[in-house]
Amino acid sequence: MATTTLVLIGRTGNGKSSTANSILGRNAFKAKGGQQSVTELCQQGERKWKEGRTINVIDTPGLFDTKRDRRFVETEIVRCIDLARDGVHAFILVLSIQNRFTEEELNAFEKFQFLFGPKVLDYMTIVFTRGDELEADCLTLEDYLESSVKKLMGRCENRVVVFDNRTKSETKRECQVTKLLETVDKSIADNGGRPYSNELFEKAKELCRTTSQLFSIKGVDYAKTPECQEQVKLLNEMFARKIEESKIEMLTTTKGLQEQLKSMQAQKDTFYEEICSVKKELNEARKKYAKIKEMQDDACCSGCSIV
Ligand SMILES: Nc1nc2c(ncn2[C@@H]2O[C@H](COP(=O)(O)OP(=O)(O)OP(=O)(O)O)[C@@H](O)[C@H]2O)c(=O)[nH]1
Ligand SMILES: [Mg+2]
Repeated sequence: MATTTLVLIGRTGNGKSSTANSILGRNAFKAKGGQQSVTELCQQGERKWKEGRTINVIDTPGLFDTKRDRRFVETEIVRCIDLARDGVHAFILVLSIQNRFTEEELNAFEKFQFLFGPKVLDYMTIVFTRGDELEADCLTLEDYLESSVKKLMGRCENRVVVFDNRTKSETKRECQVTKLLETVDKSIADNGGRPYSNELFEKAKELCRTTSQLFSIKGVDYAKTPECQEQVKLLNEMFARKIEESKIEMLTTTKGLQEQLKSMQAQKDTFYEEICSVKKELNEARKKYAKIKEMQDDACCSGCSIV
């Protein structure tokens, strides 16, 4: 098998760089606690695995953190695509057991999925970091999971692996990597061995290809050429269009849901009216029945007195 490229994504501080280091088997990337982003640019590392296989790991900054500038995100996505020369075989969504899975994180994930298309889920595996804390509290992953995370896992066909990035045990670390690669390999097989791609990916790749070709021609500062600027403009427009489409899609979904709610409300009102009228009829029937009963009793009594 040739090269397998894994791209680690997720919120700042969830442990992307630490997980990348565990996969690579060495401290290739800086990892640190705190609210501040540590990784500022996409970075890449390689490792020779068993049977001549190469694992290419791409660590990303917290691309979908809300504070991020759109230009920064676009540039970093293009850089990431450039680093993934042979395509992306798996996206690893890094979540932390310590941090709650927030609405913001879910929105960021939806945005990512929209930008890369629904197919991207077929290429997604979730890694939960801080497995050591689960062990310390004698908990299982199941004990920790909230329903929103469970739903997300379901969307990724429950491809989930727990990592303890602080372990000192070489055996444990290798075991985690093996499990991750087994999970990823299953998704690769399900995807027919084809790396992930979509229209945006192809355009970005094309830009990277032309850039590197022209950089290799001495004396050409490609970034300043009209061709490059035109391509960057096209790509920016594409990103903007995608983001605009995502807004429209969300609006359409919201509108659809609102209409559904309205029609359910109308149905509820009709049901309520029907129930009221049935209740009224029932009351009247009861009254009638009571009257008939009364008349029958009277008739019976007068019959008795006649007799
Ligand atoms: N106990 C424990 N700590 C972990 C684990 N994984 C990551 N951490 C810690 O979490 C903190 C953040 O980890 P990073 O790897 O820098 O997180 P990141 O997602 O790369 O963050 P940015 O680069 O800022 O986006 C560091 O202090 C790590 O040591 C783990 O499995 N167990
Ligand atoms: Mg990092």
